[in-house]
Amino acid sequence: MKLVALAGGVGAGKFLRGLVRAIPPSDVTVVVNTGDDIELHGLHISPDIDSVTYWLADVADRERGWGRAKETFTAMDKVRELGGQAWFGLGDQDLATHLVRTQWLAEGKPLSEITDRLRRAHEISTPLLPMSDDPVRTWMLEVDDEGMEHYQPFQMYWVGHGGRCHVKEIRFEGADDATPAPGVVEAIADADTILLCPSNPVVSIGPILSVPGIREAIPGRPVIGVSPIVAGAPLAGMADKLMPVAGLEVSAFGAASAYKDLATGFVIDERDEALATRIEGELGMRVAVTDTIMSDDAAAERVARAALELL
Ligand code: FO1
Repeated sequence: MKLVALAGGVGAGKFLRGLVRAIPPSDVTVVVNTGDDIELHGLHISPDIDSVTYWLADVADRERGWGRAKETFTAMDKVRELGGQAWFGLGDQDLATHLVRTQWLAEGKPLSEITDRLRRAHEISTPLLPMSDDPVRTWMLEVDDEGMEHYQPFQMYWVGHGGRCHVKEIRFEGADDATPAPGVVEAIADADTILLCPSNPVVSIGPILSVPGIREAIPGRPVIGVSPIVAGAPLAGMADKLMPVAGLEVSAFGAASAYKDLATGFVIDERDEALATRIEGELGMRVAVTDTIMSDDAAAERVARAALELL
């Protein structure tokens, strides 16, 4: 069975570790969001690609969620001392990833080829693809305490401002002109099933589906989503703040409704069991109910198996 998984950062990383215990790792191709990418210190940082890479390579920091385990921040401490931009924490080992990615981009290599090189360097057998080689950037229209509106890049909203500002609108700049990275549409066409990882439906899966050609390639086969919302709150991140901006209620039902007319099945947490009939009745999806808290790889495997059992 061939699978394609659409992925954001931490939630996707945890889920994919479980998925590759449930099926052969090379049977799944992961298509990753790049809307969160940012250029800082002259470096190209792709947080979601790096999160998925580090989780699959089992070098992710499980407590922090992002970045690498056993990380040090000596360079960042020095940047701070020197008066540079230290609001976005780049670990010393993580910096190596950004240095080589930036160098290869400067040499004209596409992000997809670089992502594949980094995947192989981490000895991951699951193909990883950025959603596009073209720049797509998520911008947030923030409203500050004085009622002034400012566009901010996603990472400035989330890390720089701690996700505190009210968001009025979200844009995926460049998406309309972007094309799917080589292999994305082909992998979807070859896949028996598409999985939507438990990632933020608005700013993680949303940008992937906004690249022309990706959503259009999907219909005609089962599409199984996994809720990133448990008991009305996200397991990680800012989905509770951003789902209402997209007109979605902050619940497993809201997460499922983000994939209305796309997903055929949805996995929800046992704490949300009462929402199953609503998802089935109003959205026409088959629902699986399980404990979706992925505290370790075995728990993540249970969630992945629940998704696969919906097939
Ligand atoms: N998240 C934070 O909350 N603070 C950080 O300083 C931070 C740095 C960072 C560096 C590299 C990286 O790959 C991810 C990083 N993240 C950080 C996570 C990131 O902001 C988001 O969680 C993802 O973009 C959302 O998927």
